[in-house]
Amino acid sequence: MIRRLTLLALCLASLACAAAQIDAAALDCYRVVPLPHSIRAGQGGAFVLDSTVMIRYDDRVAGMERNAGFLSEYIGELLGFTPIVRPMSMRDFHPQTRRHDIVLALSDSVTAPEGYRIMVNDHVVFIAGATPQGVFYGVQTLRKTVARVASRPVTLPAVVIDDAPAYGYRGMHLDCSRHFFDVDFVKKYIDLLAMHNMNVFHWHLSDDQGWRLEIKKYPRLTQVGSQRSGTVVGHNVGIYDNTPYGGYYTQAEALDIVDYARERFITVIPEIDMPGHMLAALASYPELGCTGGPYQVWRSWGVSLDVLCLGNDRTLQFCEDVLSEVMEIFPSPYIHIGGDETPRDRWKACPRDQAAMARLGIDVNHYQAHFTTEIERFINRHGRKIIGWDEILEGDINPSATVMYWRGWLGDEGIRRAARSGHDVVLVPNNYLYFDYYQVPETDDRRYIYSEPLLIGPGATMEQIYGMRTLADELDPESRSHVLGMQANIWTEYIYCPELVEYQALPRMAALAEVQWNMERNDYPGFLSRLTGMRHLYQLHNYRFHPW
Ligand code: TNX
Repeated sequence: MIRRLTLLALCLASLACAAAQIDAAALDCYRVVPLPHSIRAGQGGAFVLDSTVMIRYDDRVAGMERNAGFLSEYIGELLGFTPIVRPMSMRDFHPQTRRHDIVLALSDSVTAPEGYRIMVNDHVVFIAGATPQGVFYGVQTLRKTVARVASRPVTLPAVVIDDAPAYGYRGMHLDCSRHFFDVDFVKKYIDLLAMHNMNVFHWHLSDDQGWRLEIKKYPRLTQVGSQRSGTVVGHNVGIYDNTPYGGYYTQAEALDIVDYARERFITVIPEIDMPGHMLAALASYPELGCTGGPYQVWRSWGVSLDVLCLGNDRTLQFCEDVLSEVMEIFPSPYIHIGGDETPRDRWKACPRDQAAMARLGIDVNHYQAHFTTEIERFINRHGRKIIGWDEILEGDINPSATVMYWRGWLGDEGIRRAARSGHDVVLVPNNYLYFDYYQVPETDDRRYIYSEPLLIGPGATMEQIYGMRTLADELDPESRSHVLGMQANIWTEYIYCPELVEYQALPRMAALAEVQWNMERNDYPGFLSRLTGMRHLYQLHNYRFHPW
């Protein structure tokens, strides 16, 4: 049970009220990305962050020692010295005590579960949260502040910062099927999420072009399904590179990723896309398809007509077995079951599916929804919830399913429809948040693409993302409460190496972080000037980024 520091909160509150006369410009270093909600001048002098500083943490709180370790590491990377980390008994702590510490603790003065307060005066930097996760975001803000200060030693003006995110779901997705990214890179990607205060990593683990997760009960999924004999060149031009391509994560590796993410307060939501985008599984177990195959792990991009045969009893068994192992590995409250782009052609021609539909008394337009509901029941029985792409709304499914709204071309109406349907919604509109698309402005003659790597199509610039409408202020309160947050997707048909993932993500991820953290955004030039600190961090950690 986490104990709160009420006495401490009172002391902090009194300190916070007595604001000193500090020039607002001096506080500019605290204007990081995403922008904290409130930055006020504090009382006392500036804190000099030099190598005599110690980081102390409340030793009664799980996760706090790790937070302190992260902060020490960040300071080491930025300033070349790593402050000593020590536990401290909060009973002895008083913010007026003269020492030279950074202190991490919980405090009642912060109420939002992911919120934090930073107080700086000449002898202490105090980072308090309602939870260790809130403290983690405070640590990120301090890290990004240090990255913005050019002078040495770094001098931090007295301040009180109060901050908390607007949305509880702040995600990034990575497609590891079309191209495979090794464990080290997945961790580097997770580091990037942490740097942007994001808390969900949506891991796309299966698709037509490769099955990427070891499933003990179905070994052929990785023996066969994780390999393809080649990859199409360009935009599906029908020429293949004939170079075998493959890779997968063992369950031990996946567990390691879950752990790595958890330490950074990031939930990994695994996706097993069904009943479409399943060619890799069909190539491994052809009996799960309508025609019985033979099938090939796909070498092209697009939407395959071959999908799971739902009239075959073994199919539901297969999906449940796979999901059982998935739920063993991933503690996430949500399991993503895909559900996008599932043509009905094969079902219309399949005697087993015809018989199943007749038995159920439904037509083909409600067939996928029936399957989704079965899967949802199974997942709910295990105490978890499903997320699916917005196609799952076609047909009647339970409002308990969370919808990932991606079809941006449905426009505002699409978001409204999703939010009003009673389902929780995560916004991932492709016209803004598909980071596999171009990030340069589109021109009539498509010349914009020549300066960029080959990608799937026109997308959104950083400025467009910064100004993106989320309808948060337009939806009625009931519908608004269903919008959990936002996420950007990186599909990897054309994004064949880690450097390109980074280049597509950065710096647009910074604009997304602003959208996820702040309801109001109205100062793009200000955002750009704050972004210099992020450039510094991207360079320090050797991330590639699109120039800005
Ligand atoms: C649509 S978004 C897809 C993916 C592709 C992506 C390319 C979604 C649910 N399905 O399978 O990779 O477009 O941008």
